[in-house]
Amino acid sequence: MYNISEWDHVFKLDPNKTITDADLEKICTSGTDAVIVGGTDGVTFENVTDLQERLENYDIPFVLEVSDMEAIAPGFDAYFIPLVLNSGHKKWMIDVQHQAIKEYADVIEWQDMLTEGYCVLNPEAKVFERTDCSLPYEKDVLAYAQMAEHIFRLPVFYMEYSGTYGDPDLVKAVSRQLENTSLVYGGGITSEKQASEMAAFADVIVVGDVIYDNLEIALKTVEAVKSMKMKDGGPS
Ligand code: 1GP
Repeated sequence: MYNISEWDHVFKLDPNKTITDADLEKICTSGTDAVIVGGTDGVTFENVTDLQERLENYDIPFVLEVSDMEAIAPGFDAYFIPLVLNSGHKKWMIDVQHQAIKEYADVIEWQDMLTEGYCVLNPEAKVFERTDCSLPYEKDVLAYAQMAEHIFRLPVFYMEYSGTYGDPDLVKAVSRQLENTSLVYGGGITSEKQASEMAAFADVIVVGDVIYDNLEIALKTVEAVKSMKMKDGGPS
């Protein structure tokens, strides 16, 4: 299975958004640990493979977070498969993945796949609506984290606040529940301070939208996260 235990910081690029070659180079040479390609709307085979071809110019792992069966392209270093734990429908927990495996099992390199237990915590996020989520209370989030760790034994528990900055106290509380499952935090990071605040608790910080809104700040989050992890006890 693909291993992210050495990652601290990743950028998430939306294939449905435009990024110049110069900006892509800055992202890929920023010192981040990997680039995830993923989005909710308008993800197509064409825009995924276009970004993939451009990422191939750089010596950095690039991973496809699968959100649409029609947009699965071969040749990524790994494939992240979200299971939406707080969705109200089993479709987003098991059915879309089942369908994809029926279609692609013959060509899947199982060791390149990594399953993410997603907990979507921003009710305004597109993914929240698309996957029919309901907003969990703190004790529900903690129980989802415990299920990820002890019941499903998932490699990743992803606190997804996409588009808004989350609650550091909740991230801290979740981090205390997880030992073998990595805690990934993503959502609304728009400053170095926020990046390091979440990096104190989460294993991996995902930085997305700010790449397109303010690249200079996005780039600074790499150092902010890396210094927090050094302070926390050396490189992870
Ligand atoms: C989105 O968690 C990522 O899937 C990052 O969120 O775009 O809000 O930074 P932002």
